[in-house]
Formats: sequence, C-alpha cells, structure tokens
Amino acid sequence: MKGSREFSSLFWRLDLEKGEIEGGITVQRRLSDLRGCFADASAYAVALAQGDPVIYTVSTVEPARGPGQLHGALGIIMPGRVGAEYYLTRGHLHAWRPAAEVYLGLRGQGVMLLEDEVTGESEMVPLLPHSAIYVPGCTAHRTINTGDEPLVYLGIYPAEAGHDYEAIAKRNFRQVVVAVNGKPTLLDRAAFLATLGDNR
Ligand code: PAN
Ligand code: ZN
Repeated sequence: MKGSREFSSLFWRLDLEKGEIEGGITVQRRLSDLRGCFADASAYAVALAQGDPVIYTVSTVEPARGPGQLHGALGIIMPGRVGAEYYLTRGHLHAWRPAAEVYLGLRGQGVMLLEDEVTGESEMVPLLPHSAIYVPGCTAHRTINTGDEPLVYLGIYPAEAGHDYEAIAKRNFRQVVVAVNGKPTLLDRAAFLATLGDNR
C-alpha cells in the first residue's frame, strides 16, 4: 500500500496548545463564519458588532484516499459564549451518510450534540480527556466548548466520509446547549427561543 500514500503521515504529532497536527492543513472559523449556527440571532448580532474572534480551528491530515483509509482532524474550540450558547462548531452530516467517526477528548471540557437524521433524536455526550465518543453514521454532529479553557479533540473518520454542511445549515440542530445557572443544559431550540422572548 506504500504507493497509495500521498505524504508520509503515519505518525501524527499533535500540538495541543495550537490545536495543530504537524504537516496538517489548518482552517480557522471566525464568528462571522458561523451565521445561522447560534439560535439566538440577537445575541449573535451583538457579539459580531463587538468583534470577529476565531471560534475554532481544525487541522486535518489525509494520509491516503480510497476505501478503507482513515483521515484525522484535530480541533480546538475557544471558550466563550454568544448569549447563553457556548462556542460551537458549524456541525455537519457526512456526505457519505453511513460513515461513523470517533472523537477523542484531549484537553478541556465540552460536549458533542448528536442528532439522528432519521428519528430526529438528540443526545448530549461529554467530550473529556481520557474519553472517546462514537458518532454513528447518519448522525449530525456538533462540538461545543462548555468549559473555560480551549477544548481540544481528535476526530478520526473514513477517508470517504466527506462533509455535508447544507442539510444542517438549512434547519439548524433541533436542540441547543446553553448555560442555565452556569451549567450546560440541553434544551429544545424552540423552547430556548421562547424563554428569550419572555426576557426581552
Ligand atoms: C471534525 C469536524 C470539526 C469541525 O473534524 O470537521 O470538529 O467541525 P465542522 O466541520 O462542523 O466545522 C469532523 O467531524 N470531521 O468529520
Ligand atoms: Zn464528522
């Protein structure tokens, strides 16, 4: 299989401070890239008026392509909130829906929001050092930093998975993870938005 490798990346050196895999390709996502991801549109507008910080970066390695191969991505999400919602990733389904993924928590405290595409059921799963999360196929996934330091994690997924952002961008996740009395809490998006209406 040697010939099918595009570059030598059998050994991944992970920089947990920068959130980078040595030799990987790193992309940054700023607050302005996350339009439509936070349920509270007013809080989003207020935050954006104050600046456009980097919310997360993802560093990807693709050692080989094709059936049976694996790709990896190291993510780092900054701590912070937009209104009551913690900083989060855009979230996606895999373009090849059956593709599952494993996430390893490496630093900080967070959760993953998983939403079954077929049943619509949601689950909030802790993402912590010394633990892993199995994301089944056909499941939209979003990563959320609920702590007060950067959240760093490694995702490993089939080379053929691909990313489908459109399906989620159209409707957003059904549930939100928000701070309630300082604790990460899973709420129905509509119910969360209704509480905002009461308070404004
Ligand atoms: C991860 C994600 C990473 C960033 O590598 O791509 O956490 O999230 P978004 O892609 O939703 O911006 C992964 O799940 N790859 O499949
Ligand atoms: Zn994924």
